[in-house]
Amino acid sequence: MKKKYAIFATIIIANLISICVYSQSVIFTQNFESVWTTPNTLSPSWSGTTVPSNNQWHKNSYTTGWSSSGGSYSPAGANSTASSARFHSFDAANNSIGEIITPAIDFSPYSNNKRLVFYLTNASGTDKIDVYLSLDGGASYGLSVGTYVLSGTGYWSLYSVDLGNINSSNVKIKFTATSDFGTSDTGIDEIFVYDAIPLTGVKSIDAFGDYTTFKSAIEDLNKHGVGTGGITFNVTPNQTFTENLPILSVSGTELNPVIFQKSGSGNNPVIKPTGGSGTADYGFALVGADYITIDGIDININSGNAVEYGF
Ligand SMILES: [Ca+2]
Ligand SMILES: [Ca+2]
Repeated sequence: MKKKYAIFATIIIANLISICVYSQSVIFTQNFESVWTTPNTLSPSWSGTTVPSNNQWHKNSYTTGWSSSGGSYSPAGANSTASSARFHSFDAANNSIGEIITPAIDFSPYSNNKRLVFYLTNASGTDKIDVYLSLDGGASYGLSVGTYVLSGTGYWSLYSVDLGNINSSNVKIKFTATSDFGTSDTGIDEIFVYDAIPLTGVKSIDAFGDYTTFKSAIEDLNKHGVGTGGITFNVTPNQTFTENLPILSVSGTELNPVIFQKSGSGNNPVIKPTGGSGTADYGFALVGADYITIDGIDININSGNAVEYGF
C-alpha cells in the first residue's frame, strides 16, 4: 500500500507543476555564449554599427579594435553566464551611438502579443539603451519602444517590452546605445522574444502555491505581461520569502491591474532581501510599471546592510 500512496503523491505533484507552467513559445533567443567577436560573427548573423570602431558592439571579452580595453564591465554576463554583448562607452565619444541589430525574425506563425525580454548592465554613468522595431527587415524603424538608463554596479537587470500583436515575417530589433564617455561600459544579454500568453485571474504565492517564490512570479509576469481583467497574486500570511527579486518591468492598466496582496488573516508576509555589491539593491522595484498594487506585504532586510531601498 505504501508504494501506491507514493505513486499517487507523485502524480499530484506532477499535476501541480503542470498547472504552474503557462505555455508560451520562444520565437527568438540569443545568449551571446557562443564563439563570436563582432555582431556579424554571431550565428545567425547580427548587424550594426561598424564605424567608428569604438562604437561597434563586441562580445564582452573581445576588445580588439577599440582604442583601449578600458572601461569596467562586471559581471561579464547576466544570470551568472560568461558572455554578453558590450558597448564600449569608455572610448565611444560622448553622446555618440552604436547599434546592434538582430537577424530577421519571422513573427507570422504566432498569434499573441510578442514580448521582448532582455538583461541590461551599466555600472555607472548615464549610458542609454533604446529599443527599436522594424517590420520590413531593417529598411525602416519606428519610434523607440523602450528607453533604458540603468546605473548600478554589480548586477544585470531584466527588462520586458510589449512589442504588440505584430505578425510581420521580417522583423528586426535594434538596440541603440548612447555613450556617456564614462568609466564603465554598458551591455545587453539573454535576449528572448516570446509569443506571450498574458497572465490573468488569481494566482497564489505560497510554499505550495502556483508560485513558491516572489522571484518566480515576477519573472513569469515579466515574460508574459498582463491580460484582460488583470492579475492578482494572493500571498498567504505568516510566510517569509528570503530572496532578492528581479525588477518588475511589466505595466498594468486601469482595467488590467497587477495586484500583490496578503490573502487571509495573519501576519503580513515578509520579503527579506540580502542585497549584494550593487549600489541600488531593493526589496521590491518597479521600472516602467504602472497600476501595480502591493497590499499587506512587508520588506525587511535579511542580514547585513547591502539593501539600499525597500520599495
Ligand atoms: Ca550570456
Ligand atoms: Ca557606464
